[in-house]
Amino acid sequence: MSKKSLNVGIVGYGFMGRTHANAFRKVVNFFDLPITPVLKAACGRDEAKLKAYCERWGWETAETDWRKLIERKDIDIIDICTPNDSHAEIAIAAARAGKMVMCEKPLSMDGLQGEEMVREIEKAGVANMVWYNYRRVPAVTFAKQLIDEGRLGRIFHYRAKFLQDWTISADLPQGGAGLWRLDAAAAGSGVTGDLLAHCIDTALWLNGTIGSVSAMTETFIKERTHSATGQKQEVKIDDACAFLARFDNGSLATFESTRYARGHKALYTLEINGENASIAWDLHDLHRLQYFDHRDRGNLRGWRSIHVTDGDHPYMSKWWVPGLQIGYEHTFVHQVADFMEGVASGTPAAPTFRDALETQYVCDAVLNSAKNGQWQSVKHV
Ligand code: SOE
Repeated sequence: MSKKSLNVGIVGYGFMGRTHANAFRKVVNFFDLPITPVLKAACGRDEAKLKAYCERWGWETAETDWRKLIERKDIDIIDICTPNDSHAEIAIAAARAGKMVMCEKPLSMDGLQGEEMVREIEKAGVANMVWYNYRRVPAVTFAKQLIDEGRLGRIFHYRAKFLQDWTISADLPQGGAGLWRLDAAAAGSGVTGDLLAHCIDTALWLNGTIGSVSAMTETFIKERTHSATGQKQEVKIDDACAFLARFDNGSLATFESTRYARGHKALYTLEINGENASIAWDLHDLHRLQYFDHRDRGNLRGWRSIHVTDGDHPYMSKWWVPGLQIGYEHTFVHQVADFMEGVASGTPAAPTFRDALETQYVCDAVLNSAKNGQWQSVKHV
């Protein structure tokens, strides 16, 4: 890649539109990148909101039709921050136009659609990535390093949960800004695709592929007013999901997610127990990694709470001085940095569309198992 900068065209200006814009802006202040992103154009349907978004975040130009954005010769990367039901159409059109594609999670509505996206993106041969940002919390990346060094030994257990409480009120409509997550037609599924997909992505990365799952789901509020029609309509998303899994490395796992855990806003936790050591991590305390090593001298053995803020911890040398923390938004900055490095070196940053399809297959198996009450084997990419 001979270019020194790449022009980004973003589609969507909601919550994710803000996290990505912030990352594209900040990355150049902290990382020495071989290729830098330029906030060239933003796209959204509401002109007034789009204008305000462009002014606040520094996007140079605005488009109200994503097809026009894709046609533009001066755009190199299309970044998709729209609800899940439009990821495939935009990503495929962008790939066919020769644009690199960065896509919000989950990749697709289901595995079948994800397969088409992978086919098209790979046929076009363009760089691609899906924004599973939690891999790039320094403590989680550090956990990956410890596992890859073999410190945990054989893994016996993987435990993850992602708990929220923002949909308990029956008065919340389905559909519309943010609340499209409650509308199965826009989201594909509920907590499985929105929250467990994060847990699954991290799990596949840390512990390898999942062979089979057994799941249960529940929809606690059966009807909600739809913002498009003003009518009460059946809620078709899963409000809560819990599943058991068997990893192909022989370890057993439990995963749980709900938006009905009163008091929990975004409690993503994971724990891995190996023959020699265990690790645990908690998004509410995201800069700490808990580590227990049975090989420590007996009378000193105990859980270490590692403050992952030192210069030799992943990504941290780019930020402040040891001991000073970073947070949620920085994971997106790391993702942009890794994507740009990947484009420059020709080695794509993970997770690519292909990697994210594996997560999609696990989600499909989970939802199928919840429907039919049977263990379900997971298709592999
Ligand atoms: C849902 O509330 C949500 O915003 C998800 O869509 C994000 O992916 C997750 O990181 C936080 O929660």
